[in-house]
Amino acid sequence: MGLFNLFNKEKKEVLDQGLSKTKESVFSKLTRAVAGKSKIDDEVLDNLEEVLITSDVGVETTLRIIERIQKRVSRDKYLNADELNSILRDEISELLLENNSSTTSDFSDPLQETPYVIMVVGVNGVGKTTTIGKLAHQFSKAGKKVFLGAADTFRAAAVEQLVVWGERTQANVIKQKMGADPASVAYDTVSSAKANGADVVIIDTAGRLHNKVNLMNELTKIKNVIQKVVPNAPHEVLLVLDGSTGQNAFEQAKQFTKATDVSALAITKLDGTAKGGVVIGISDQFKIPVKYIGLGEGMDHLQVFDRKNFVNSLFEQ
Ligand SMILES: Nc1nc2c(ncn2[C@@H]2O[C@H](COP(=O)(O)OP(=O)(O)OP(=O)(O)O)[C@@H](O)[C@H]2O)c(=O)[nH]1
Ligand SMILES: [Mg+2]
Repeated sequence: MGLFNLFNKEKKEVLDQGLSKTKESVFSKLTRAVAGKSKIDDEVLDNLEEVLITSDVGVETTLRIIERIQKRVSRDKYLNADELNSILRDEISELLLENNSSTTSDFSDPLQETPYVIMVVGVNGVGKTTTIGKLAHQFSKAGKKVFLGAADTFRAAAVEQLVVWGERTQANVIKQKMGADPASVAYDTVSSAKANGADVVIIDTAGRLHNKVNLMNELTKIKNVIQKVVPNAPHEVLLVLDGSTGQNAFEQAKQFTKATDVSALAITKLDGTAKGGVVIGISDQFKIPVKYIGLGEGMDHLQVFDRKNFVNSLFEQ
């Protein structure tokens, strides 16, 4: 159990509220899928396949879910169509638990070494800086000394935004001028964190570079520089994905994980979208664990991704 993954009533409310659009959409589609049906037959399964695919679960994961339900139907013979929700909940939960050996834990579980360096990557606008702010808040709240590195030096506003989060969360922000070398900012941050006995360092990076090769080279450079100060760093490379882009988030996860070492995923902006099913597909198909989900813009709107709680919330009536 980490520092901030205790699932309580307030967190359940944030999760339920955040998933409400996805939930509404899935439920209305499911209702249509079983309309006029008393048992789960091939037609219901076909409809269900369409429901899952149009809910951004992704084709591969959808087929796996359908296969499990087919097996269950042939095993249990007669299954009532109105049981479909609970069957889906069980089968998706089990699929995710089976497929992904990692346990539900956050980065603080426990810190293997201090300063514990987390590098945050992802294309522009996905929610990197906001996720960093939320993480800083959780670490600060847990009594950890946090340093943030403003290595997105492409826009002055990017540095400012991180400074604001630093003030809100009592984290130290290390920055240089706009246009400065991002690797140099990262170096300063980790050095300063080490000299000041910090527990956690989180490095913000830019998502916008002229092309993918440049972006990946930049990230590699930042990593190499950090390692001069803390040889095992970065301890985590967190790839942030915008859940509201559905299948696009999937594509980004594929491309990024191919091009650079990523150790964990965060899927943001699940509130305000009906595409939350993408979390199920990504969690099923990538070896890299989904660690965090973003459920709003507030400080307390980041949660450790717990597969069971997630699926329960989605299929709870
Ligand atoms: N509703 C909602 N909005 C979010 C969430 N996470 C981030 N945002 C918003 O998304 C917008 C972009 O977030 P940023 O954190 O600036 O994204 P970024 O990846 O740092 O963007 P760049 O620095 O431009 O690459 C902001 O308006 C955030 O408030 C979330 O979980 N839910
Ligand atoms: Mg940013």
